[in-house]
Amino acid sequence: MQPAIDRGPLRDTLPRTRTMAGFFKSLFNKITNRAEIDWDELEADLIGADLGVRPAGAIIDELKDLGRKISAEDVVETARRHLSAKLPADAPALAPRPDGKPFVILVVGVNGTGKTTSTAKLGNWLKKKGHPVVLAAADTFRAAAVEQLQRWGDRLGLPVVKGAPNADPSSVCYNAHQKAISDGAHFLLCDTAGRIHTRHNLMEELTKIRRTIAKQDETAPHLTLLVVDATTGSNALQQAKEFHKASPLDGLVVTKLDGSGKGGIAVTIHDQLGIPPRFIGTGEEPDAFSVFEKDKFVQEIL
Ligand SMILES: Nc1nc2c(ncn2[C@@H]2O[C@H](COP(=O)(O)OP(=O)(O)O)[C@@H](O)[C@H]2O)c(=O)[nH]1
Ligand SMILES: [Mg+2]
Repeated sequence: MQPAIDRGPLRDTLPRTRTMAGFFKSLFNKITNRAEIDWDELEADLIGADLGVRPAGAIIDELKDLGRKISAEDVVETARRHLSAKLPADAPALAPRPDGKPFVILVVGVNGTGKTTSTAKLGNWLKKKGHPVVLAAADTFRAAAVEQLQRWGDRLGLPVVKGAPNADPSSVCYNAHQKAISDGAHFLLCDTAGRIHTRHNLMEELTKIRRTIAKQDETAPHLTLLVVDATTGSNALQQAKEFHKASPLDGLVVTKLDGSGKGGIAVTIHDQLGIPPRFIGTGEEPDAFSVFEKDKFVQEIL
């Protein structure tokens, strides 16, 4: 019979999701039930959790330097320390503009990453803090995308500005901005189309949206968030590079952390491009959304 695994002091900090628990289980099995550590396998596991090749190597070197039989706790604590060192401090709070004009947030990213869902969740989060919010349905390429945002707006009680089918996304943003200004909204959130990041014309469209938004407030947009799906791994780094070239990114929304323990990609993006994680998506429901907090994030992804 297999002896029960004693998780000792880690018990209280163990992640709760299925996949992450799976990562732990295999880690405990590999380390606890074997006479010799297979360092290559452990390094591959860390890379597989999207911690990055160089950080994984550094973690392994540090563990080897301990010069004793390592425990699963050693691995986790060392990995957490490395991740912490590469992540920014907690995300700064979002505050309304002192000039009374709306704080404009552009939500960008490739299709399916969770832009529309995250736009709605962020709107809901701001509304709960007492801020009037306007949503702009600027993904005008797909009628379904406009309807999807409208459904969220109806469900959450948030006004949605739409255009005619195939309307120019810039004009939708312009109209929504105008409404946000005249309604005295604190925040305008623009949900954009899922640009295929290699398609130049779509990136140009993003530039045009930025220019149009600046017409009514030259300081806008105030924040551009790239939505990345944590389950896509290193692909997200490539997306961040392409978008960052076309439209300077201020932060990340890291989605689908409920579906995978692989939040490591956010660490890599911040490390390589200096774009900090700002928000975290952990499910399809509106409340499955939180502001990035470094310690919590590190605990949850490892
Ligand atoms: N599990 C999970 N699903 C999510 C999350 N965010 C978005 N989704 C789902 O991912 C799919 C694509 O989301 P959508 O917002 O339409 O992506 P968009 O194409 O970038 O606008 C939808 O089925 C969403 O419900 C998340 O944090 N966790
Ligand atoms: Mg969408």
